[in-house]
Amino acid sequence: FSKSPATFKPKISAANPGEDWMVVRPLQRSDYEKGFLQLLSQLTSTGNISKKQFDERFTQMKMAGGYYVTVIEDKRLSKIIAAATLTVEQKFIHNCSLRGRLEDVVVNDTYRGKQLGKLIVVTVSLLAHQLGCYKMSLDCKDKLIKFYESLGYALEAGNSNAMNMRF
Ligand code: 16G
Repeated sequence: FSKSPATFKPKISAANPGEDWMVVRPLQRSDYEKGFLQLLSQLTSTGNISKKQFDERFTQMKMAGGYYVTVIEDKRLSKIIAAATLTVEQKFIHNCSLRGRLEDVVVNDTYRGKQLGKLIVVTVSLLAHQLGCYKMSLDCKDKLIKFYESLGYALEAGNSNAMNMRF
């Protein structure tokens, strides 16, 4: 990373672990019951995912490796209130390096203004750095460019046009 994602300094540290009603942690199977999919549906369509389908996908992600689905739980309500995923791709380029992708970032809209988006994006970006990714990439809507810029992400002129083929 040319710009360190650590420029954001949340009031959270080992000595001061922050608000005691919330925790940042990896996704767990029991998060199906804690509204993880309802949260994701604030980002895009999820479809009707059964507990069995959720469990199977959870197992597949674990077995494949490279999926770091991260959540924030409101422990008072046992509800998942924010999520972000790091996926790590293995590369030959850059001396067999790794590329991180920031995916499926969503914060429950009733928890606006608590910097949970910053907290989870910075957490996942630091994880990518720690795992040895040479860069971290994301796609986002125009209105979110400023938010990601404030956390160290940059548009790369002429070099980062997101293109999709939808099936
Ligand atoms: C955004 C998300 C992406 C997600 C997509 C879903 C971030 C940084 N980007 O681009 O991860 O998969 O929305 O939208 O969270 P879609 O259903 O239109 O593909």
